[in-house]
Amino acid sequence: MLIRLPSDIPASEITPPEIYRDRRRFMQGSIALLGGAALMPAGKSIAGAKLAGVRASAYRLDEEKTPYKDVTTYNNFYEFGTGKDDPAANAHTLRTRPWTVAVEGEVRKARTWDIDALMKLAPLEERVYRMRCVEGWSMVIPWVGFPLAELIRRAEPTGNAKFVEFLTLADPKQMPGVRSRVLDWPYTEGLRMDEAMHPLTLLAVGLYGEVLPNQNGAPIRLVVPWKYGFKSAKSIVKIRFVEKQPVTAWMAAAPSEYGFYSNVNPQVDHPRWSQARERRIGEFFKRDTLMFNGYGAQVAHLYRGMDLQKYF
Ligand SMILES: Nc1nc2c(c(=O)[nH]1)N[C@H]1C(S)=C(S)[C@@H](COP(=O)(O)O)O[C@H]1N2
Ligand SMILES: [Mo]
Repeated sequence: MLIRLPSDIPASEITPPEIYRDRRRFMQGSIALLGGAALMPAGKSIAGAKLAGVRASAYRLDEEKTPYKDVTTYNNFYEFGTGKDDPAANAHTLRTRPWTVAVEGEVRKARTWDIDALMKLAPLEERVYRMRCVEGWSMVIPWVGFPLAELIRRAEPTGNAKFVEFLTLADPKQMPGVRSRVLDWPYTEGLRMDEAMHPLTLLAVGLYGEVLPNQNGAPIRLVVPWKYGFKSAKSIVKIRFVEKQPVTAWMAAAPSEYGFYSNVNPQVDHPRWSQARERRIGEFFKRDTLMFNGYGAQVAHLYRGMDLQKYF
């Protein structure tokens, strides 16, 4: 990964968010005027528009949420550059309407979803999740979305569907980073079927009660809170059900550093650094990284009997 060692993150790296905040306010105004996302002309961003009818959920944390400005200005989204502030600076060129997500492969009900229909597939919930980047920083983010399982059930996977592969947009016209060879585009990810069906696994369309900012993976991204952040693929265009374990973009780039499972595990170090501790964005002292990012009670059974040193 073209990343720096998980060292301290100087505050100077965080771009002043004024610009984005102002643009956001402007957008909110225009949405209210037009009366909803569906009326936005193609090509305009609806990032920051308030999402209606979002339910509270049981997924809350007794930890402080990472401020909106950090969640939206300190990002990894290599399609828009490898610097932490690049996505917030560059992702305004991403067009999130029209947008479709193709569901295909080992399913009885293959279909292409329009994003506005997909957003109504299931009730939207707020879920506050701990997120841990493999680089050593973490955040607490109030996502808005619905379980991936809701979509999977409607697709009716066949008995051959053992894994789910996620393919994301790779358009050099909208995404300046795609012209660089830092990864073999498109960015792809994958989950085992039981991981994909797990109730914690989310398709997120918003955060902080608002439509996802482009830099956070608009219009729809995966959120898998017990795995390192790179598993949570942004700006998904295709979900494919397959029989064989897919090779993900990071596995292809550095197979000895990034495995298929990538569960947060303080006992399994990255070949180039320890994963024992992490820096919560906004905090000074490091904290201990928790097994499965603190979600062990919910997910440990998925890996019973597996050697997690081998299946990293
Ligand atoms: N398409 C795509 N998805 C991606 C990435 C990326 O570069 N491209 N980066 C990943 C990494 S390394 C992390 S830590 C998270 C960051 O999500 P956030 O910026 O919303 O916090 O997105 C993940 N999803
Ligand atoms: Mo990451």
